Amino acid sequence: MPITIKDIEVYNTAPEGINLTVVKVLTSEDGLYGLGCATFAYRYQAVALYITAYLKPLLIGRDVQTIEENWALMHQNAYWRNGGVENNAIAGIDLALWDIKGKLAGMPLYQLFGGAVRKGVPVYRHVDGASVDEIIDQIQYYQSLGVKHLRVQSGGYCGGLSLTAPKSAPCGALPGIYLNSREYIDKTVKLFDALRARLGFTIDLVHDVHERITPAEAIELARALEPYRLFFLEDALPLDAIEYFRQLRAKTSTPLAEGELFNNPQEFRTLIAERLIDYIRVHITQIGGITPARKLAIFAETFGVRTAWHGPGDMSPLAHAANIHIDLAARNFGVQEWSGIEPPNFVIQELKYPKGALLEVFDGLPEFKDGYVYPNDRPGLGVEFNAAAAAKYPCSDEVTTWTQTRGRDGALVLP
Ligand code: GCO
Ligand code: MG
Repeated sequence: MPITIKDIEVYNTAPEGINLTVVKVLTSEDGLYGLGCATFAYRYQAVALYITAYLKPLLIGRDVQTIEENWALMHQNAYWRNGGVENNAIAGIDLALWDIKGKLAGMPLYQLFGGAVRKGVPVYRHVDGASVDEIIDQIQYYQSLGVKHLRVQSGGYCGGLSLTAPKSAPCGALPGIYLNSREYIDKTVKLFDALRARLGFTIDLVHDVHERITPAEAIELARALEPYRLFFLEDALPLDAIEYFRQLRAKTSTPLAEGELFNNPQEFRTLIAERLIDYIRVHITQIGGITPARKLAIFAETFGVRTAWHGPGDMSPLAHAANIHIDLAARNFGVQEWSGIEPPNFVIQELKYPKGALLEVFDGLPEFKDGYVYPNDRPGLGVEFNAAAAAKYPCSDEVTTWTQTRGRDGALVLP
């Protein structure tokens, strides 16, 4: 008699002021349930509705163990496929079913994935400052914690922070995050020149372009950064311009990472098969969960392309745990982004709620220690969720503004 899906619950919570979505799959076996992450911070209500209105009626009564069947069922059920809301919703259930699989096997997920090839997962942390000195202080702070890879930005992405039109914009230009790619490129090259002069080359540095410059500018920046030997340059081009990767790859030795915005493993296929990138930057819930992500990682391994899973603040500890379990068992692991989900929070900026709120809601987070992250050895994802505590931290419905990015003339550009 198969164990079946009895109910599916969705919880939205923001213990650190960032909207998170947790899915709980209850089964016909008393006490057996799975937890998953369906976080799409800017559309959390739509994801919750997608799960309760469509995926729940589809899945109730089905076998919890047939993960592949259930994933395909969800993926093709609405005929049109691969949207952000849908994929994050599917991922929430997919991670929960893998959590259940681990609990039934009595093993942490990395064991089910073939066992660990490393004892701890090397991670990179974020630094961002207005000056070289400020940035070096942060780098040295993280180096004191044992971190060996750091993402360096200066003023967010492409220097875009303020929501007001600069004087140089046309009169009547609308408010938004105004970008000046020319200034950004010049400032970024000077920043890495200064950092390497002061720090040398033993620390691995990455930089995130966040898709905000033109292909010609991306080639210019990647080439200009070659002397500073980045570990990788991230999202130099948007998904909409990935054909340019052939030119970019041909013209620079700077290692390239791409993909947090990709919705479908097929979007990575050419980049991997033609070795046009060095790292896949998959956002595990955006492409639909552990099931597609692991297949993509194994596909990338045959081409020598390595993983650098996306690990931002707008992802719950359940998805971070999924990243870590896959990382532990991956031969083509590159590096893991770690946004500082664990209080006491090492990230530099202050948080909306008291530190520790995250630990009140989630228990069993993968542990950051001496530059590495370690999962616990509980079965499944290994993370527990406290719904009562979660209810204390409601999500925000503010209109998203940081994605209202504009070029110098005030026209919207991709964020
Ligand atoms: C990264 C990403 C994030 C995204 C964020 C969007 O490399 O970590 O670019 O910082 O901007 O996840 O909500
Ligand atoms: Mg990024």
